[in-house]
Amino acid sequence: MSENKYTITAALPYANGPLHLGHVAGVYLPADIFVRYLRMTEQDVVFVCGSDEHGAAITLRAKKEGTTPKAIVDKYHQINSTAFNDFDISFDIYSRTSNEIHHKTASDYFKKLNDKGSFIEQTTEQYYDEEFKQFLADRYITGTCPNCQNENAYGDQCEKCGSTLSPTELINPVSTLSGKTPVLKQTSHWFLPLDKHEDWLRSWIKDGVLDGKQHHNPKDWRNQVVGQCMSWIDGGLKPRAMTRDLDWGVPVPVEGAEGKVLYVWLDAPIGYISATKEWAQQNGKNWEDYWTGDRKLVHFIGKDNIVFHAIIFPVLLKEHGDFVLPDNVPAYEFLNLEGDKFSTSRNWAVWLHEYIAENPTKIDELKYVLTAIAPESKDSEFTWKEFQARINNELADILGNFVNRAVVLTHKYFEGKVPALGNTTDTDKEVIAEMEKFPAKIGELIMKYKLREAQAEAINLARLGNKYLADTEPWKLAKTDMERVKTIMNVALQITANLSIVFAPFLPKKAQKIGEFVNFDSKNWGFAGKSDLLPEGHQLNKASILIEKIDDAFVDLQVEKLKESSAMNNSNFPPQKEEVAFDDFMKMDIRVGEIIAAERVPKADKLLKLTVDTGLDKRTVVSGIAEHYQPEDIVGTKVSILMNLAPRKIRGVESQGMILMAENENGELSFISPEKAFNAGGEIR
Ligand code: B3M
Ligand code: ZN
Repeated sequence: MSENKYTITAALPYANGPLHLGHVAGVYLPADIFVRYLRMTEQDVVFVCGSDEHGAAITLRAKKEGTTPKAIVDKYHQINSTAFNDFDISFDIYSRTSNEIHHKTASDYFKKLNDKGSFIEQTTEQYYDEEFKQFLADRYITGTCPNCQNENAYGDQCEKCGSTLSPTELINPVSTLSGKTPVLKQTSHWFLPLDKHEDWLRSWIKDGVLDGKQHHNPKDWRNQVVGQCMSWIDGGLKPRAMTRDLDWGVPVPVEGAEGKVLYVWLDAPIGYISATKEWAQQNGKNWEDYWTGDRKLVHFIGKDNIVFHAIIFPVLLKEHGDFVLPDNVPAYEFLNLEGDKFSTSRNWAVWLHEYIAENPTKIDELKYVLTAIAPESKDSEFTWKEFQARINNELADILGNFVNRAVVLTHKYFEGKVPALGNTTDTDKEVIAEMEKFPAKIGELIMKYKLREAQAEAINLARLGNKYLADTEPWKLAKTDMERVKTIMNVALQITANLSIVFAPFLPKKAQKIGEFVNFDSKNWGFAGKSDLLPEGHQLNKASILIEKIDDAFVDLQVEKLKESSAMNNSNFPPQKEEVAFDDFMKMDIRVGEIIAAERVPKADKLLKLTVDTGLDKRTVVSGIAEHYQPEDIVGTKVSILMNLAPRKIRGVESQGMILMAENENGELSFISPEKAFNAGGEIR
């Protein structure tokens, strides 16, 4: 096979939350399978990814968790890079866009394009939140999509119909910060005039022709990708702002642009280049080799990222001038879960890191199922019932069963040594010929990004083996015709060795295990079908269980867990706060207090003025509980009081401490009282 050169990217996940199975099935696993296949066929390949650590997705999450953007990205970069590693996704590098090398790369890139005149600087009116004193772009603003009437469209994109938007196109815009209708205010930004690029984009995407040359075969691109792009181009592209008024991101490297950063969708794809640079530095390579010349650049993404990878980033690459444009942008549709969309906010998800922690020995089992149901051409669905059925009926009953029989029978009849092939019948010859075709067939499907079908073919090879043993029944012949049994077991073992090859991209751990059973290292064999992988007399190892079956209790437990955690989350309790040191907690002096007097604070609907006996003194505390308790009802109640909170004046009354309250999912408040009749003054810790 002639050597091709590939740079493979997988969308940089936002470091604003953990990864769920939808992400894995529709980006990272297919990219990994593709790359593993390329590596096996000795293509020159680099596989890059990393955390996307800028943009409103991060800053809004930080606000929600009551912490800094930096704390958010550090936390989720750690969780996600560990999960990828544990799940055996074989990135050459998993970088992050907060790295200095990325800031410099993105900044230089912008500067180069700006110097060339690729952008137009323009002052326009943008939405502004007067309460938070902030311009509102992207996820900071929501409203109704003008194209599909989805009421929850973001300022840059409608996730329902996929269209790209500007905040000013939204109907009924609302600030996600204050919940209020924003006002318009002038600000200046750098715009990428996408409209000027329509002509070449059209011929590049539709016909695969770039600069008068055939660049790629347009038939290799998925229909949805070409279709979406063409409908945007035909609808007329508009100039798009490439900068934002924000304080988190890569600063705009132009004088007078203080307080502005690069748009995350400009900076994040450049992250692929920065990650390549970082990897090249660490491995003594020249990064430019991976972005220039006859390199094939392939972006694995989810369908909501199509416009950014097939239109905006290609325009940026072409404007830069030195770099290759994507050879393909295999985009995946969405995976649903047990009849509903994956949802982080409703906690309707199977989180990758949690699955791994609970099922450390079932990594490839999950890979198998996710590839079998991958949303390649339309949305698909993950259910635990199907997870069980696929593993039990396909992996265990077909693959596991066949491999086990081939190895166990060889031990039984031939002391674990590969018997001679001897004379073959027509049936044997047919089976051998069919077996030899599998790797090429599977390889072709992989190269067409049809991984579901490719994996199904790998299972079909095991099916062929099973049928062969069932038809020839060597366990019966063993009593009468040992020569025949030798031939049959030889063929069965060659199929087994081929299985360890064809499953290697999909199920690396299981493939290796199969290889170990027959004492065969598939690494040296490329991906070619051969009928003499195991020579006569070759000593096998003992087989152990390849695939454990999944019982009903496991399925029930998973479904229950999903429902429970989402129900818990639906009660609107705030997320857990940042960790604190024990010493910090111990600084708080919390005690049992007794309310000895209570009255309303004039002209304040929510406030009561309490007199509390703390066991040490009697003090005044102003508490926001007037909507929950009547003053006359609470005298004599034991409560929890934070004693050493700095005194504050509230409505002219000095409050010396704070009464701690529990809040339920409906926002009702309750005192926290000792369950036994304790005296005031007792410490709470
Ligand atoms: N972080 C969006 C997403 O996770 C974004 C991808 C960036 S790829 C350069 O859907
Ligand atoms: Zn829409």
